Formats: sequence, C-alpha cells, structure tokens
Amino acid sequence: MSVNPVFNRHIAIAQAALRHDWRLEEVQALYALPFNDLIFKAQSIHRAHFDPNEVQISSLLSIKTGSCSEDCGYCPQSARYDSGLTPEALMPVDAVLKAAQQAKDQGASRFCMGAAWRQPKDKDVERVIEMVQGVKALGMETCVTLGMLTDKQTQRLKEGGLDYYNHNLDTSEDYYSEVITTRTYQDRLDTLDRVREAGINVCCGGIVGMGESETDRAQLLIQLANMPKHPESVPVNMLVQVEGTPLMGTEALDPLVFVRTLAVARIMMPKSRVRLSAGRNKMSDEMQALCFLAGANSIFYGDKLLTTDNPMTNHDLALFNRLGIHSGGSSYAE
Ligand code: SAM
Ligand code: DTB
Ligand code: SF4
Repeated sequence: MSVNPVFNRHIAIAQAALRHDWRLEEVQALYALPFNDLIFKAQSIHRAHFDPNEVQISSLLSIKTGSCSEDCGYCPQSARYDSGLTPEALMPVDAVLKAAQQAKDQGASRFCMGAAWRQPKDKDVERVIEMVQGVKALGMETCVTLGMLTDKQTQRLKEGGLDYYNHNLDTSEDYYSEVITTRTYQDRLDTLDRVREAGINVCCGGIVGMGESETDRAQLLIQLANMPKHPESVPVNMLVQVEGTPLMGTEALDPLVFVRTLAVARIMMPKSRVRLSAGRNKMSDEMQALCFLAGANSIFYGDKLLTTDNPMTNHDLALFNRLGIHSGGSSYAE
C-alpha cells in the first residue's frame, strides 16, 4: 500500500497523547476558533481514533419513574414539580428483559436502565443486578444510572457484571447550585470515584442550554477531561424543556454552540465516545449531521429517552442511511 507522508504526519499530530491538564484559557480558545477550524480539528482527531462513519447506539428504559426526592431544575421526575408524569415503582425483571429484547431487535448494542432515585436502597441494587444479568444474557452491553452509590453497592454492581455506570456532572461546579440544591458537586465526584475504582466503565457528561455561561461549559469539560482517566462515554444533552420544571422557558442555546461543545469535547477526550444525547427530537437532520461531523459517535436510540420523546427509530435509520453511517463499535478507542 502506498503511504502518504503528509497524511501520516497529520494522523501522528492528531493522535497526540491524552491530556489531563487542560486550562480554562486553552478551552476558551478552542471555543473561540472560527467554526470551520474547530470542526476540522475535531474531525481530524476523531478520524485518528475512530471509524468516522460508525455510531454506537444505546437504548434507554426508565425502570423506576418519578417521585424523586431531588430538586434538579431540569428534571420532570422530581417530586417537587408538577410535570404531569405518572410515577411508577421499580419494574419487574421480566418486563425489563422484554424491553431489552425489543431494543436489541431494533439494533441497539447497549441497554441503559435509569431510575429516579437520589440513591438506591441495597435491596433495589440486588433487583437491578438481576436485570443486568438478564440483559447481558441477551448479548447486550449494560448501563445503569441509579443516583449516588455506597462503596458496597458499587462493588455489588461490579460483581453483578455491570459494564457502565452513568452519573452526570451536568454543569460546572460554580453553576451547579443554581440548578440543584439537594446534593453537592462533591457528592457526584465521590460516586464517580467509586465507580472508577471498582473497575466499572464511566459514563459521565452534562446538559447544555440551562442558562449556563460559556465558561461553565468549558469548566464542565475540564472537570471531565482532567479526571485521572477520561470517562469512556461522555453524554452531551441539550436541555429538554419540560412544562412544570423550573428550567422551562430558559432561553434556547444557539445550536451552533451545542455543536461547538461536542467538538471541544472530542478534542479534549479523543478516545471517548461522545454521545449526542437528549434533545435530538428538536434537532433537524442537518443539525445532527453537523454533530457527527464535530465528532459525536454515539446516540440514544428508541422512541423514548427516559420520560420524554426521542426521534422514531425509522427516522434515525433513514438518517443513518442518508449519511452513510453504520451502527456498531465498542465504547472506547483502544
Ligand atoms: N436519578 C439519577 C441521577 O440523577 O443520576 C439517574 C437518572 S437522571 C434522570 C439521569 C440524567 O438525565 C441526569 O443526570 C441528567 O443529565 C439527564 N436529564 C434529566 N432530565 C433532563 C432533561 N430535561 N434534559 C436533558 N437531560 C436531562
Ligand atoms: C444521559 O446523559 N441522558 C439520558 C441518560 N444519560 C440517562 C437521560 C436523558 C433524559 C431526558 C429527559 C427524560 O426523558 O426524562
Ligand atoms: Fe431525581 Fe435524577 Fe431527576 Fe435529579 S435527575 S430529580 S436525581 S431522577
């Protein structure tokens, strides 16, 4: 095979060592790049580590819905807000497995189970482990998001074979108390440390469009990238505004700033799966194409996120077809 030295040099530059020492000025400078320069840089780095036309797909299921004691200002599942949601207790294992089988049949490779808890009880964790084992037996990867965990619970989930734990930092440490007052940023960091220590893959990201500043978005990405190991999966959610929640009516974020956030995340965490997460229902196909160009390479797939709507699977499949994207892939670039 003939070797193109210019292309090779380019790949070598794009494959620079992973960094964990990002400074605010550097990240602000990335955000401030002309859009084309930023996207080119992100796409070059993306290509050095991943198949640029491959997107990993996960399906979500809310296994316990609503009545949550927390006051997260974006969340329709908080008991403090009237979002019109009907609360539901923890689902039986067989119903969860039926939903997982359906997700698998539709093409999802990972099944993510979410529960509206501040923190689970030990007996809840045991039931979730049964779900994890059942889903693994179907040949799917597993992810759960259950709130804060104790050491023992984290260990139990690891022993149960859990592949990923999702626990978002959501925004910068400075902006956190504007959105959530019932727990601290440090509480989140402590659970993330436990998950990492236990050897479970980390899925951690945030929400943009909550009225935060550009500095807040940069600080969130710095928190993630400066962890001793980058999260294997980095979900970037666009706020889904839900009637009845305090953040309903927040001024909409410029969609191009959302794309920039994905690009900066790709540059800072070159080997992580950057997930184009909540909010796709309000995005055009062209906007999503830009998100993939910026380096997003995973999505939530299926007609529902946890409690809100996601694009229909048929629509996503048609979009993949139009873009020449195929699904697949493990989470982290080796
Ligand atoms: N209760 C657990 C927790 O808070 O970690 C797990 C479930 S919680 C619903 C999972 C994540 O969903 C949150 O951390 C947040 O990032 C995201 N989320 C919730 N409501 C959202 C909304 N309206 N728009 C975008 N993302 C949202
Ligand atoms: C994540 O970052 N986004 C997902 C998943 N991880 C658990 C959840 C999005 C929830 C959107 C609002 C809802 O459907 O309730
Ligand atoms: Fe509860 Fe999680 Fe929603 Fe916060 S984000 S209210 S902890 S379900």
